[in-house]
Amino acid sequence: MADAGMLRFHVPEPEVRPGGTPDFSNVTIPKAGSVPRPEIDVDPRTIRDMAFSIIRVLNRAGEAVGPWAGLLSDEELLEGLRHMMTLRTFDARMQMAQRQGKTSFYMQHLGEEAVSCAFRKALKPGDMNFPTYRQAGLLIADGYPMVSMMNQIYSNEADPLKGRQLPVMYSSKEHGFFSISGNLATQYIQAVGWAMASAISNDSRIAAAWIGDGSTAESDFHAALVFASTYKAPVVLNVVNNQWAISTFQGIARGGSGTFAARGLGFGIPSLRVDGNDYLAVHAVAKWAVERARANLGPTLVEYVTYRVGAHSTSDDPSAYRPKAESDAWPLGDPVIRLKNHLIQKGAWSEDRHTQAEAEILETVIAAQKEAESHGTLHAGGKPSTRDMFEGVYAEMPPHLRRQRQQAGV
Ligand SMILES: Cc1ncc(C[n+]2csc(CCOP(=O)(O)OP(=O)(O)O)c2C)c(N)n1
Ligand SMILES: [Mg+2]
Repeated sequence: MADAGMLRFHVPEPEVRPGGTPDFSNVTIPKAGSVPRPEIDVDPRTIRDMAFSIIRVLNRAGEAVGPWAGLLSDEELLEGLRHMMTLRTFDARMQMAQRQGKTSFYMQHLGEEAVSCAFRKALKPGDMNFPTYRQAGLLIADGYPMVSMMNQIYSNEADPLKGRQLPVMYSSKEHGFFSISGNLATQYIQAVGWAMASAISNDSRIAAAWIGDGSTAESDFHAALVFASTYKAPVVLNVVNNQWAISTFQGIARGGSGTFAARGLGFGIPSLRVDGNDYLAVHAVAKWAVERARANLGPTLVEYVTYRVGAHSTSDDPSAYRPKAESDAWPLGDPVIRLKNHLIQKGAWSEDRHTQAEAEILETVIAAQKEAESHGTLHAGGKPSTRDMFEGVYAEMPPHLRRQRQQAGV
């Protein structure tokens, strides 16, 4: 009891700073296949351990093992691989387009492709995601046209959102992708509310909420858990723990709770952790949670353990706050390489076919980019009209906006 009367303020510190040696010894990785798969109506009190473990399917040899394996056919896995590769190529091209001044801003998914691509395949048409900016895989895996995404990024004359949203903040009702809000954590309360409304109107569509590790510190996250647990809302509560919130390491938002999944336990919500770089594990856990929601068993909280390999956005430089080689030391590997190796090991894929697919995908993405650029980019070509700014928000435009529109002469 030293310093009696002297209060101390605690600020969690990351294990390592730039220039140091990356250290993930604090991330305990259970063996693939070692976590049991309970029935979906399991008593949450009996699976509390799952909030502290990591569900994994793909082992180091690329085999799919354990009770969460075996849900997807080779064709479905090959399709999943193609989606992840497409997202990665899309990201690389759009990152470059930002550096060329064709858009003001871009955000990549590098290393996190499995999370949104595999999750989408567990949903049915009509289900609604409330995504953040790092789930474009939900659109790619659902067949949303890349050209429309690029038009939005370029804010050009064919931008479906007519230049009124930040680049990468897509919106598609048909593809179950609710308009992205830049105000993080609002996705949680909105998803829970949407899910409750779906149940109140005796519908069969469920919702999925999305949040990053850092944003779980927002009070909206906790408020959403209160409503989701009390009313057993048909919702999947996704937390993407990519270790970083811009320059803030995950320990700040996690605090003393041990894991982000453990946050759900105090609310009596079944809470699982999954290897976010394992396409098969992500899909299997998502399916389990989606089935629970659809069977009126209430919410499930899923923490995807992954790593943000790239910068937070095109406005960020991670070398200022983490060692350059940190992503190489990340113990859960790369989602694309792991699924590729699995399919090769099964005899369903080969290095040659992979190289060929990379070339085909690049060609498809470049063709989409050419088409989008024919409609304009940030500083060249067609733009949405000023008039568009006033449309599509109010059913009846309030007088002050009508006046502004008149002043703008549109
Ligand atoms: C309510 C709110 N606060 C702050 C920001 C600014 N901001 C944008 S992204 C970000 C980091 C979010 O990190 P995380 O939740 O871990 O998601 P990630 O970017 O890693 O996917 C912050 C603080 C914001 N958009 N909204
Ligand atoms: Mg994060």
